[in-house]
Amino acid sequence: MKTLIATTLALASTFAIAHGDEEHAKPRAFDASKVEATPFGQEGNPKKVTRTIHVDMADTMRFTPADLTVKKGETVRFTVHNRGQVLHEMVLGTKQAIAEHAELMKKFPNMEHADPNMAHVKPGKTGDMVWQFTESGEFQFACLQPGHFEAGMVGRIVVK
Ligand SMILES: [Cu+2]
Repeated sequence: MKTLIATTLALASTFAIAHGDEEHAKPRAFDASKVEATPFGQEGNPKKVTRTIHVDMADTMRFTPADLTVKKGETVRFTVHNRGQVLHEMVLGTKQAIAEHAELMKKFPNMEHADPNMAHVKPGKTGDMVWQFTESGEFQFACLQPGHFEAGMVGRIVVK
């Protein structure tokens, strides 16, 4: 049992050293002229939020809930809680975009990235992301911190 705890702690601190010094949590100012349409929607106007979805992230490498359904056109505020001891993030995208981003993160683990489709959340903190789902289909959200996606830290969003 002691060995298991030590291993878990060693793992946790490796992640913390690699990513703990990044500052991602600055609130974004919404600027309609800078909104870019993507195949999975676009940055949402915080004033037009029609629904708030709470998502928990944990060191078990899981999102809760991990399966979401939203309506096409809906502007959603994701309130993302990091219940763990290491940095986690929620990145929205198509299945392909998430897979490509995960590959990039493997090559450049300290890659600076702060786009409207992602919320990086420090341990014990709450982050937030406003997104408008303009396209129907099946999309993903994932944590792309090194190893997390591979460990199953991925969820599904169906837009109907
Ligand atoms: Cu994570």
